[in-house]
Amino acid sequence: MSDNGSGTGFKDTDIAQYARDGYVIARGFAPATIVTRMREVALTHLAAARLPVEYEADTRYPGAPLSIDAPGGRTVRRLLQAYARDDVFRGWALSPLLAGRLVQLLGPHVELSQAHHNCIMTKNPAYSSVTNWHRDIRYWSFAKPELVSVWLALGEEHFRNGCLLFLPGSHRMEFRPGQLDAAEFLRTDLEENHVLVRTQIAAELHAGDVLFFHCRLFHAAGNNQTADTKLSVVHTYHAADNRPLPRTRSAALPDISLPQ
Ligand SMILES: O=C(O)CCC(=O)C(=O)O
Repeated sequence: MSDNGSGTGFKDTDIAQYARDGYVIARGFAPATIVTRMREVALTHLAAARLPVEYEADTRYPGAPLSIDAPGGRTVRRLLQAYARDDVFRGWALSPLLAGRLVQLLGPHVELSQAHHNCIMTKNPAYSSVTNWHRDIRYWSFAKPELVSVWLALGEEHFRNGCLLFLPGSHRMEFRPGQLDAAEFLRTDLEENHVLVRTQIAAELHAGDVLFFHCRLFHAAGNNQTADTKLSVVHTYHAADNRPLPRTRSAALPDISLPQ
């Protein structure tokens, strides 16, 4: 994995890794002051369950409370609309530091989607669920399936607190419709999928590490088996000429141009 911090751009080997594996990690990329401020804001908004949020119960994922009124039903899974929540998230999402890296992956004109991710992912120790293998593009509608999600760790992320797991290279693979279930999760009852899942890697991160991953990359995550809430900030970007399709959820909010 890459160990390419904030001082320089991605190296050619990082860009090659992104093309080959569908992800690359910039270690220690986000300044500590920003990470600290984001944690403060996120924890305040989480304690107040400041809307808009998605609850664990809304996900209907394995292990989630069965309804909003069940024990743990109002556990927040995502603080939505991060961009609109606070200057610290706006500043990060449009930062020249980040823009420089995204230009390397997407081309000279990059836009932030407010419609997808754009949230603080929270993983609560008591009531978190399991996210099965999926590609984010399944519910996104763009001219081309070429988007990059940027995942900033606000604390430690490892297997026991439910870090992201990837199937490297799966963004380049074609899948038969029969390999996926109705919600486009990878079916767990097929040997050919088991073979693939055995190639998984855990994207373990420290606070300030930033993970860039492709919207066609299969990923999953376990629940949080530790005593501490896991917090990550996630935004999604696309080339300015890769338009969201009209009248879809992807076009529901204005995209925002990154500084050049
Ligand atoms: O943190 C997790 O559980 C996974 C989140 C995820 O895969 C997603 O939102 O697409």
